[in-house]
Amino acid sequence: MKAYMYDNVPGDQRLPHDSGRQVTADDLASLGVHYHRFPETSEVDALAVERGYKNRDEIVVSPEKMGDVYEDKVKMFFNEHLHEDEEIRYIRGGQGYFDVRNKGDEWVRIQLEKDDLIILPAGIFHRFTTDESNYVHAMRLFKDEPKWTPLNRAPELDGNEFRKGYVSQFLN
Ligand code: KMT
Ligand code: NI
Repeated sequence: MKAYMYDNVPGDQRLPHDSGRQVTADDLASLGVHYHRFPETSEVDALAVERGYKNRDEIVVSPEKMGDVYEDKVKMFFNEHLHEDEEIRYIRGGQGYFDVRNKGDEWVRIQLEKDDLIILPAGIFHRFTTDESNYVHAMRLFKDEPKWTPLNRAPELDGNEFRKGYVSQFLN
């Protein structure tokens, strides 16, 4: 895991966009974003039990797996959104970037690779992209009834109870 401020330079979302300003795991924790390096799957199993996650699936995001829809999927994942439940992703192979908004509403880019696990809290604005390798294999953990619907950023979301919960816990 490596995290840094996104440079906001126009261009392909899959480029590193590294401004050179580092962000630490503690900075991420202050936004409610938790990172773990889990070389053993048993560590993921333990976290799942602890947080009440009963189900999981695996997804490969690549042109080989997805064919023609790959480019559309990658653009879709990159739309800024939130969820009304937390999002846990465990990288099994390849690399990818999760971007999250910080307290100043700037993008923080989190580079994840094999064995990295990330927990994004409900209500945080974020987006995802593959990198230039165009390959990521991820495990998605979910509870019985995950509220995963992406809610794209819009002014109306200021009144969303999950957004309000996130703001009051982490942004004040
Ligand atoms: C998400 O929520 O954006 C995704 O599931 C992206 C693929 S998993 C790394
Ligand atoms: Ni999401």
